[in-house]
Amino acid sequence: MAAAATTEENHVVNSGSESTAPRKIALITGITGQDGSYLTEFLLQKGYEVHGLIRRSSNFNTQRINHIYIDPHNHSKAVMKLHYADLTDASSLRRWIDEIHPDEVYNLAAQSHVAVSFEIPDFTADVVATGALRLLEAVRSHIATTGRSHIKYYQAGSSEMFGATPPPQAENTPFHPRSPYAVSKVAAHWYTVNYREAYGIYACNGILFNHESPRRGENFVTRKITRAVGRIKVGLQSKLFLGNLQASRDWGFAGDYVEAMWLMLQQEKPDDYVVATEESHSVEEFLKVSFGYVGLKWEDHVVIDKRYFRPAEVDNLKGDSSKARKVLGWKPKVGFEQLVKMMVDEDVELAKREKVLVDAGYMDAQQQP
Ligand code: NDP
Ligand code: GDR
Repeated sequence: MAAAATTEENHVVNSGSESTAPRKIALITGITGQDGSYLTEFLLQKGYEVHGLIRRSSNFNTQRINHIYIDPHNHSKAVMKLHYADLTDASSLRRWIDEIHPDEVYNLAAQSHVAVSFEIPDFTADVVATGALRLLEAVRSHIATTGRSHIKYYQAGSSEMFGATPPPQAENTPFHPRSPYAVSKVAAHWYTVNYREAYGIYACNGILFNHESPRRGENFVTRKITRAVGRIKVGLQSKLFLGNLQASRDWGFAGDYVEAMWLMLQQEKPDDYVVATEESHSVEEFLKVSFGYVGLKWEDHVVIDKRYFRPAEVDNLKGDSSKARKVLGWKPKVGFEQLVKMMVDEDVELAKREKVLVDAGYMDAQQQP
């Protein structure tokens, strides 16, 4: 597959637009992730010029945004531009903010897997907590040197910060994080509040509950399940190994949630908002709906594997998003069953394509997420 990744020549900023109306400029960290791809589509459709920071990897990591990418040599059409940077590298963050002159900065980059954060805690803290601090510092110093005080910053906060505190969870609910990831998100949350209070930066925390989509990473439980449903349905797999089925989550659709991020940056004053569907379902309910949708029984396929249990679990998350609904006028459009069906439909199609490759001898059927 062709890479959408930038080359060094791709750093021309704000060039080539044939329109005379000034485009707003957004800078997104984590643009190659699930949310980054939906936010990019959303902002492009609003007429923004979008700059994304991507990290160097030995394999292309731009699959989720390849469909949006236009070769930068086609200046008039290429309004998404990619640059190499890393949240662990303060110099790269400063360089791009100073060069791009963004109006809005969305910090979506993270080592975002809760279970993995127990295995690589230092790295998780470095990216999730200190990475947010580095980016805020880059914004602060950019404002100090250029006077561009209208720049706005969005921090991708998480319902994991509430952790053990029982639902419903709202903006004033105390945090009780249960993993290195969640503790790091709490630090990033408070760095954001602190830079708002100390320097007057327009900085917002979006406290988003779980949001999923067909683009969700394949080792998060929803996508792991829908991938398995598709593969089991076409005969590529028979078992699905999972951990705790009793945990409950407030699952929404990622496409709906990126609109809330943008809305937070369009208000007169910066603030923090919970974004949630206000419905909670257990992993077992997700299994029931997804397997049932294609006429399968989950009990025939799911095997419990202790490996997927976490050292500390978050049992029950259910948000109270009344502030976002009232102040931002936001509400989710996609409900739980519709979300599950959307993901299963896409993953059945994906499995059918895999089956063609397996039958032709181009792919090993055992190769699974
Ligand atoms: P993903 O895991 O899909 O994407 C994470 C992104 O961060 C990827 O683009 C990844 O790059 C990038 N990244 C990871 N490490 C670094 C680094 N050191 N420097 C620069 N970029 C890095 O996450 P989501 O899109 O699901 O989530 C977006 C944000 O929202 C995350 O911060 C997450 O913690 C938070 N969040 C997510 C929720 C959800 O339910 N999805 C709920 C609440 C908060 P690469 O592609 O190269 O790996
Ligand atoms: P979460 O999402 O931890 O809520 O973090 P995940 O889908 O990983 O887990 C949800 C629940 O499912 C249980 N579970 C399993 N989880 C995974 N990944 N794999 C399994 O096999 C499995 N079996 C059971 C988990 O124990 C858990 O209770 C997501 C991430 O996107 C974070 O970045 C984000 O901040 C939060 O959502 C809100």
